[in-house]
Amino acid sequence: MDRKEISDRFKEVYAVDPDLVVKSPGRINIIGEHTDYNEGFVLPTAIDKAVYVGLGKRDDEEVLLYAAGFNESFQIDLADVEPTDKGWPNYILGVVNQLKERNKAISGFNLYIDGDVPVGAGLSSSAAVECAVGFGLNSLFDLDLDRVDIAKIGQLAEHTFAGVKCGIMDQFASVLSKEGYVLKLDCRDLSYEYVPLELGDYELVLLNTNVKHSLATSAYNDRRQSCEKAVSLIQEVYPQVKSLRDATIDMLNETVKDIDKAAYTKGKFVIEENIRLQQACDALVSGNIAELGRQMFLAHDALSNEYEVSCRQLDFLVENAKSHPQVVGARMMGGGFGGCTINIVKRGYGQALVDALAPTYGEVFGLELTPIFVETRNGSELVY
Ligand code: GAF
Repeated sequence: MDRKEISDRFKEVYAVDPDLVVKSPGRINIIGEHTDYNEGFVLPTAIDKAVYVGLGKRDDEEVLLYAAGFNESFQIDLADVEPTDKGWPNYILGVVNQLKERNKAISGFNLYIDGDVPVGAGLSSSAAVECAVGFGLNSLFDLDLDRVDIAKIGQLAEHTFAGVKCGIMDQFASVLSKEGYVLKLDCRDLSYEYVPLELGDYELVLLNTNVKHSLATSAYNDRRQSCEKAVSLIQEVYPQVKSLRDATIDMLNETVKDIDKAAYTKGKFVIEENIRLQQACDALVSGNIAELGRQMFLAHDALSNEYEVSCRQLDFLVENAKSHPQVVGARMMGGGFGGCTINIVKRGYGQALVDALAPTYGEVFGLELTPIFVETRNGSELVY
């Protein structure tokens, strides 16, 4: 997929050239799940799979959308923008609504959207859409938003129009990543540093379970509520604790353990996941890939048994990867309940891993196991 393809297809749909074409990538995350909405740390980066958006100004107040992936169009007056039952337009309209809420001066526009971020694979295709739209409209209408503003707008679009109370990781990675690096992001104050993603003799391979769970949204919001409950119980004794980021296991044992089991296990996971992330990041910086991998295996166990966001297919892939001599680390990635595992594999052995796991995976689950080989990329950019 490239700029010419998008601009040609835009012209087929709208009979004029687009004013601009932008792309925003999907993301991976090395470690640090469900920490972002607890003001903790994450370690994501953008990949070579992206959402492309062509945009052109109109002379009226109409918003015309065309999604190539669904072969569907949608039209609405700018003044009437609200969530729709149709699904996909919400990720675009949610961004438009945020711009309106900020009193940003926009008029009607034509939009064409396509991309190659697999949907439901845990690579954040939705954040890539939100960021492509935010980045594109910012350029089209000279809105003077910076990249952090665009990430925040994307996150709020997801909260308000898609109903997922997500953290900021995915949108931040989509707009601010740098090729060759992972972003170590502090989700409390949004300060960040770029850490070189140098894996030596190893490479990253994603294994797509091809499981898409419809319960993911409500379960995600439930987990967030359990974390908030844990914080409110801790605050009864330790009012200085503003989020799980500030809490310790001792505080949790003292104030939550005997009161609320869900809040306890979810809180414990988040506190320990932040510690694992720091250790994994230190290991990456010092080139200790075996230790990085070990932290990933530990993270998976906790995501599965404590945070309870895994599924049988993800557990199967991680368990079996453990006994594969060329794999040093593996875990489920993203929100959970399906999608991909991320694996650190001896360079050149990715396909061998897939070949080893796919037949039994197919027999047990009746599903195909699809490898996704990824490279890192920069965040959102104008391509036309
Ligand atoms: C999803 C959310 F969108 C992110 O904000 C993050 O919480 C992630 O799940 C889990 O780490 O991708």
